Amino acid sequence: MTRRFITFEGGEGAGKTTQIQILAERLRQNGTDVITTREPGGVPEAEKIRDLLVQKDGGRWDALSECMLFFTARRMHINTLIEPALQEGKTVICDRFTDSTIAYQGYGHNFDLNKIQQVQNISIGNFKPDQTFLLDLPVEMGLKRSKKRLSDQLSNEDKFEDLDIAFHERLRQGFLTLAHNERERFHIIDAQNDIDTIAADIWENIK
Ligand code: T5A
Repeated sequence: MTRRFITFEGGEGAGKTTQIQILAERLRQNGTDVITTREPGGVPEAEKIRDLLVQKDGGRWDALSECMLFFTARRMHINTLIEPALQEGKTVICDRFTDSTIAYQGYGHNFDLNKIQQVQNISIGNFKPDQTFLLDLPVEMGLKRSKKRLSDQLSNEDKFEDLDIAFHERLRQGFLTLAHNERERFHIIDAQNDIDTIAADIWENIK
């Protein structure tokens, strides 16, 4: 059976959540057993760590501690949800994964990429997605969408949205670098388009 672990990546407000819902529905209509999940989080222990990481009052972490918290949550997520679901033949679609840590903590916050790799090796080995969709769009457009979503949902998960434009530009370039380095796994999707056009683009690239 083909293993199918699909991830969605991108900056703030790129439209990942929206597209994951559409893709999951389409796959289900085609008879595929699909689960959707997200990072940081996805299982109760990791959701507790999510609160520490993404809420403004979640705490002030030094770069290495923050990186280890993301990978601690990821390890729990893989062991208790992702890997068992894949073993049962399910397709798993995840909103963000390791590429987000490399892009946000590495390229965005300038935390040493080699240290991220070391933490990754210890915590999850070489566990990787089979396919990754990078929703790419200009920073200002994404932030505008993200702010609208946060205010619509009265969410306080705005710690990363508040960072300056230069941070978000580094983040975007970081994601693009990762995508260019692993062309087999990544599909870069133009996320400036309307929702239906993006969904069609993703569907065309589903293996
Ligand atoms: N983080 C995460 C790290 O720093 N390191 C890590 O390792 C990981 C895993 C939480 C934060 O944690 C950081 C990154 C984040 O800052 P998150 O919950 O995925 O990660 O947060 P966001 O990316 O901020 O989630 P958003 O919900 O804002 O973005 P989405 O999911 O990409 O976008 P979505 O689908 O919710 O859409 C946002 C708004 O735009 C509209 C939607 O209706 C919604 O209102 N929209 C569109 N509007 C016009 N045209 C389109 N094509 C649209 N698509 C969606």
